[in-house]
Amino acid sequence: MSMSNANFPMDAEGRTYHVGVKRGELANRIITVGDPARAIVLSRTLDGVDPSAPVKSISANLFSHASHRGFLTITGRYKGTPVSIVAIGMGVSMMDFFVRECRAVVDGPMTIIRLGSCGSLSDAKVGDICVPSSSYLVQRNYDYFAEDSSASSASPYILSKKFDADPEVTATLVKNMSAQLGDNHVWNGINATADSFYSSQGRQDENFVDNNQELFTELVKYEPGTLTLEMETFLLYHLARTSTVAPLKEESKVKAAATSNKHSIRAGACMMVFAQRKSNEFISKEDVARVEPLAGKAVFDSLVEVSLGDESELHATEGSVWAL
Ligand code: R1P
Ligand code: URA
Repeated sequence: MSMSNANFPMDAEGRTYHVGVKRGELANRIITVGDPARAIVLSRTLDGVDPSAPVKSISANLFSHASHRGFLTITGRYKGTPVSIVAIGMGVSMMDFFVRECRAVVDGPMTIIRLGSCGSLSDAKVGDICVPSSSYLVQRNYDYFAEDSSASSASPYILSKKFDADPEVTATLVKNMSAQLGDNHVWNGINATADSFYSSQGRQDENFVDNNQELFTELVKYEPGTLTLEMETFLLYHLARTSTVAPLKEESKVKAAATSNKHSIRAGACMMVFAQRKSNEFISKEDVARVEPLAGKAVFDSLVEVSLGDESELHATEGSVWAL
């Protein structure tokens, strides 16, 4: 695979270096998940998939591409609207690869919704869904642990400012999740994205010095509405906030969009509670199998419901994998 352009590597076919997608393979509306198995489960909700087909395989009527770096892209239609599902693995770096490389090959505005799993610091129970209106980042302060003790007066964990989800995407997700799972299983609040599953999520590990015994108390003091901890949402919201105008087809429209719609990505997220950190419970396989398809349906409904403006500005159907 030879690549051109060291600044933003692409191969001769126009495929991006890590996610491995090219123009016409990704829709403007995307659901992103961590686990590739979750992507396959969700793909069963797409149009034309035979419900009796084997659960673990991707239906032949859908486009799919597995990249050499572990990203899995599936594209089809939901109730007639083109949608993609992208499994990215774990962590903010993977979210960065995904958002930037997808943005590079899609024309027009995009909606990206993450359907992930999380730990709950709140009263949200295993199997409940949290829809964060905003997210901040919890980073291990690496300097704090250095030999040089001058850093020891600093805090072992650094908390960033909050970045917001798109309010309409969030409200639509809350409504559609409630319709699938019931109001009392859906929570709206603040998420904390951590740079580790372990130390920066307050997990105790006697094999390492982590100085994180007080972390939960600090998070709740910092943002009293903190409900959840996971590992990607902050970067999705951050990149949506810093996205510029999408590549539009006509120069005059680019100019108009530059004043009316500065950001080209509308972002939202929802997470299934897998770990209840106060009661120390972890979700069962049966509960995952029950909640995942319902939550997926709520996300697809939300993707289709939230307007992306003039549909003629979206990526052309001609030559795409969703052309009928
Ligand atoms: C850790 O187990 C992983 O689960 C969560 C975290 O954000 C992290 O990626 O999300 P996913 O289930 O989407 O991967
Ligand atoms: N994912 C996380 O990042 N943390 C949890 O506790 C559970 C899922």
